[in-house]
Amino acid sequence: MKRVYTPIASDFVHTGILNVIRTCASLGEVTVGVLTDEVIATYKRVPMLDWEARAEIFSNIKGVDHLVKQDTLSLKGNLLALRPDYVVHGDDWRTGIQSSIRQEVEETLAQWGGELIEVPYTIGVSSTGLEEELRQVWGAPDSRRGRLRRLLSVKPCITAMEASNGLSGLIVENAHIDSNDSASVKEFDAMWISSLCDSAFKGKPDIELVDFTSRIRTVEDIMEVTTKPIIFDGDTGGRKEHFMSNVRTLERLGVSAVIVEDKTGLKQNSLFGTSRVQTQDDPHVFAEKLAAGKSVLRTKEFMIIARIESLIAGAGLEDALDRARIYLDEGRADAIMIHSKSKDGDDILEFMGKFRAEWPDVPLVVVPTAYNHLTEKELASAGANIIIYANHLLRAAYPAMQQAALTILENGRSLEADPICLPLKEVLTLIPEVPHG
Ligand code: SPV
Ligand code: MG
Repeated sequence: MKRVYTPIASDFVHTGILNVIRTCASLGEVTVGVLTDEVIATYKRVPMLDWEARAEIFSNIKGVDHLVKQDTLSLKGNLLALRPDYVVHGDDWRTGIQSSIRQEVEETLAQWGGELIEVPYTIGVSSTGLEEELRQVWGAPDSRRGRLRRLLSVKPCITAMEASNGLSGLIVENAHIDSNDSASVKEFDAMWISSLCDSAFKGKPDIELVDFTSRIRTVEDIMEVTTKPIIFDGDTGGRKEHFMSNVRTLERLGVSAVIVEDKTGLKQNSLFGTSRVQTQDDPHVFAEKLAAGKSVLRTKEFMIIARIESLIAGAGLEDALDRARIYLDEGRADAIMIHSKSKDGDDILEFMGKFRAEWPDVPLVVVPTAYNHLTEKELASAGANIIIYANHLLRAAYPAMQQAALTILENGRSLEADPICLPLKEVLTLIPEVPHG
C-alpha cells in the first residue's frame, strides 16, 4: 500500500477539500496533517474552530486513515517522519507565500522518489473564497467579541492599530503585506479606538469631553465596515455605576475589550507625563470599579484590562507592580496595560521583566508611542502580548491634509495638490457598495 500525505488548514469542509481527500484515497493509505492554530495564525486568520475540533472533523471524513498534527508551516518534518509516496495538495499554492513551502516539499520527496500531486482548486470553493462570504458572519457581535481572546491563545503577541472612523477602520482591516523572509503575511490583528484620536478628529481635547454616546457612534461606524476585534479606550471609566452600564453596551455591541486607566479627576493625556497633573486613583477604589465592570458581564469573552499609570505619573516601578497585584487579585482584571512616555523604554522593559516573573500567563499590553525604536520582536520577547499603535493614522492624516490645504492656498487652484491627493476615481470606488466585501 502506498503512503499518501496531505496537509489541511481549512476551518470547514468544502468540495475543494473533499476533492483532495478523494484523490489521496485513490492513491493509497491517507494521512492528513491538520495544521495547528498557531501555524495557521502565522499566515492567515485564526481558525474559528480549534485544532481538536478540526481534527475530529477531518478524521471522520471517508478516505482518511490517519491524522497527525502539522505544527510547522514547512511540511519537511512530517514528510521525513512519514516518508510518503505521494503528497497531495490543491494547486493554489504554486504562487504566493506558500510557493517556497511547495518547493521544499518537491526537494524532500525527491530524496526517496516520492511525487507531488496537485489537484485543481475549483474557483469559488476554496476556503479563501468562502472566507469572503463569511466576512458578514465574522463582523457580527457574537462572532467578533471572542476573537481577541482566541488570538491571544494562539499568538504570543498581537498588534492593534488605531481606527477612528469607518475609513481608517477599512485601512486597518485591509492593510496586508506578504513578508519576504518567510512564508507568512503581516496584518494588524485588532483595532484600537483611541480616546486621543477619536477626540482629535472631532477637534476636541482628550479630557473625556467626547461623551460615551459619541464614542459608541465611532465604534459603530467602524464595526459596520470591518471584522477585526476591537479594543476600546475607556479612559478612566468614569463613575463606577456608569462604567458598569458602558461595559454592558460595549459587550453587547461585540467589542472585545475595554482598557480603563487608574486615573481620577480631569483626565489628561498620558503623553503629557508629569507636565500636567496626573492624579492616580486609590488602587483599591479603582479595583472596585474593575470588579463592578466584571460583575455585569454576560459573556466570558469580553475582557476588562486595567491600565496602570504609575510610570506616567512618576510614582515608579514598585507602585506599578503593587497596583498590578491589586487589580489582578480575584480576577478583577483580565489583563494589564502598562504605559510610559519615557523615550528609551527602559522603565517599560524593567516592568515587563518583573511582571513576567510574577505573572507568566497574564496578558500584558504596551503602547510604544514614545519608545518606538523597540521592535515588535523585542517587545514580545520582553513579555508583551498586545502592542498598540495608538495614534499613527491620525498623525499621518493631519500633515497630509495640512499640506493639501496650503498647496491650494499658495497656488489659487488645486492642480498642484493633485500629486498628494488620491485620484477622484479611486475615491469613488474605494468603498464597496455592499459592506464586508
Ligand atoms: C489613546 O490613544 O487615547 C491612549 C494612549 O490612551 S495615549 O494617548 O498614549 O495615552
Ligand atoms: Mg486615551
